Amino acid sequence: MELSVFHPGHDQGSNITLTVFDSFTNFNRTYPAHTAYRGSLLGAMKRLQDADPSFTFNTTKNFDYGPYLVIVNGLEAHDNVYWEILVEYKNGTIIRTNVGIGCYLPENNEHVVLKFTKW
Ligand code: B12
Repeated sequence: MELSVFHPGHDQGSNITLTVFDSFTNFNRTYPAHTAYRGSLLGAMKRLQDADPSFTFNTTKNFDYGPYLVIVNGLEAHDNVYWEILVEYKNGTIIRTNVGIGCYLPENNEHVVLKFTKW
């Protein structure tokens, strides 16, 4: 079997920027972060948390959809306030990911926004 077909050597992770945005105060802070090769946003966030004490987060476990993001940098979801996961493209388009942080696999150079907002 030709292994290179399946693993062509592009085994670098994605370099992403991660913005934490509190829509109630407009405070935002942006961090560089890195996924494993085809790795999840969750992994990039864990790696960032381990390297930079100014970024912290907590999740709860959901067996259907994986980790649910509850707290980022001390701001905790409550009532109808939650952490929304967005991706902003270079042309300014902003999309809402259709999966959670454990399933979302960021592309290289992607800008991911964690937005503290209402539903
Ligand atoms: C309502 C809802 C929400 C509400 C839940 C709050 C609430 N108290 O009602 C809000 C708006 C907060 C929400 C957020 C998100 N959601 Co939502 N949500 C739903 C929806 C429409 C219904 C869930 C429900 O009430 N089920 C009935 C109750 C009785 O069952 P339950 O197990 O208790 O439901 C809980 C879980 O579903 C959980 N939940 C809801 N969304 C998500 C997402 C993730 C990743 C996790 C782990 C848990 C979770 O909250 C529910 C209430 O406690 C479903 C689609 C559907 N029709 O099922 C999508 C759905 C579950 N959500 C989805 C997604 C993607 C998200 C977000 C990641 C979107 C985003 N980009 O920000 C975020 C979560 C971000 C985070 N913080 O981790 C996807 C999950 C797919 C996947 N494989 O990951 C679904 C299936 C919709 C879709 N796109 O197809 N969601």
